[in-house]
Amino acid sequence: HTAHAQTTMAPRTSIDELKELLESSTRILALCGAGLSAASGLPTFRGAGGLWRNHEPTSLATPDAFEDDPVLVSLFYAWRKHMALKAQPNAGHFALAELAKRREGFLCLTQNVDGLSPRAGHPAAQLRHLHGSILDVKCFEECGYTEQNNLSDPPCPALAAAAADYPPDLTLPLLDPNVPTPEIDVEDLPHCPNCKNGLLRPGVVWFGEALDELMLMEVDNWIARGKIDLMLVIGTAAAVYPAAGYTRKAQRRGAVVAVVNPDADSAEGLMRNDFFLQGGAAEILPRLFE
Ligand code: BV8
Ligand code: ZN
Repeated sequence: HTAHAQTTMAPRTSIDELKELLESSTRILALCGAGLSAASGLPTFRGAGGLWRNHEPTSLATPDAFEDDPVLVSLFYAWRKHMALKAQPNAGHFALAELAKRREGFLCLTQNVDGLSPRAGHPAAQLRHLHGSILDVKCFEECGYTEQNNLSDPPCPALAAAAADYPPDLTLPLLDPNVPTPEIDVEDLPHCPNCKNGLLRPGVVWFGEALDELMLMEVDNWIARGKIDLMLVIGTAAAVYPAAGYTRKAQRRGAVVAVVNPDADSAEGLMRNDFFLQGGAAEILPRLFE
């Protein structure tokens, strides 16, 4: 009977109570998703308008999609990289960066590839990009060539030429599905300077691709090191694995879970002792850490 009561009881909603728990927490883990960057104007994957040129992002974020149509996938990432470079970190990014500076027992795992957390000053030692970064590029033929923090935008002359025909706010003719995709020849896409024949691709983890082994081991070692007091689940539908699996792993180490999300559905499965703070990360997180 209590088990039933346990699951049906609503989770706690008091920010002040969560602040108290945060103050007394030593080890804190966070899993962040696209919702953290929503206030910076970056579209989420599954939210309204999650489509790009009538394509599901998840159908473009795969090696097969790149193999089949490298121009379309390159345009998709060129647009997202442009948006990410144009966006500013929001109060949620800064609040998490501030928490990391103050609490060395805080580790932040982000599924986001937009590079906004580093730009908010989040210490690199306490931030893991589970799905890579849109600012990194690497050779599609896996010759080993990689580039970090490539800020070129648009990433190649062919795209720059295509962008030149459009007003600056459209920047790249990628936003408006009614604007025809520019005619770009695969030959004109950025190629690997190392092996000379591979196409360059974004340094992100696509669906069906493995996450970085070393990083996964590091995170598992951090989790295994002892009790986790608090697991913050911020702006994520927690539908993508293995990233979404970290909440269970933290719970097994004793963590209280606190979900920050405007969508009530994301509180599903939370226990009575957990927290659900309904709202935007940019509004809620600063109040948590002030
Ligand atoms: C792997 C990088 C194995 C690219 C991303 C069944 C079939 C096929 C595959 C699978 C399957 N089951 C499991 C899999 C594996 C698959 C997977 O999990 N699929 C899902 C869809 C079921 N996983 C993989 O393929 C992973 N690899 O398993 O490899 C393997 C092992 C060994 C060897 C070889 C292979 C790789 C997954 C990584 C994919 N790459 N990103 C890119 O970004 O372009 S994932 C991508 O999705 C992004 O990283 C993004 O973060 C994520 C989307 O999730 P969210 O971040 O949660 O975003 P979403 O839009 O969904 O939700 C936004 C949330 O924010 C919402 O809840 C909303 O309410 C909330 N929100 C909105 N506004 C706000 C807000 N919150 C706060 N404040 C606001 N203002
Ligand atoms: Zn190469």
